[in-house]
Amino acid sequence: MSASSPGSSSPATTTVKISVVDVNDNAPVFEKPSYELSVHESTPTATPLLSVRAVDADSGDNGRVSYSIAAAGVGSIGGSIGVDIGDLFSIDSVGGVVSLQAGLDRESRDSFEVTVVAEDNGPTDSRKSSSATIVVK
Ligand SMILES: [Ca+2]
Ligand SMILES: [Ca+2]
Repeated sequence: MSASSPGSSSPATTTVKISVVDVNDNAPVFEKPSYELSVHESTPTATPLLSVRAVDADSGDNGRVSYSIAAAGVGSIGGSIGVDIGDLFSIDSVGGVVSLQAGLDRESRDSFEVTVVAEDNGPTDSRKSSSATIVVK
């Protein structure tokens, strides 16, 4: 009476690897829907003002965020219509650091509303973006 018979072998096993491919289904989300800061009109140009950050839950390029300033922000400064907010403020597309690009004149205009956009780098037809507002006073 032997407990195990030497002729029996364990069932054959194999490993199946399943890779889950990421789909770009998340938009970047800003840490705050709006930011507010004060800038002295004597602030030199190219001064970093603040950094914004948006997080995207996807992986790879689907979650890699690029920042820009919305082109729609056109305002009037000192009576001259059509000064583009994008000429006054710039944003580092990788780091999200917003900088002053031109001199401010409080007597002409004492506040700005800048819309910043975060867009992921997924396939062109599935790119997702979101925006936040920066109020500069
Ligand atoms: Ca995803
Ligand atoms: Ca995404």
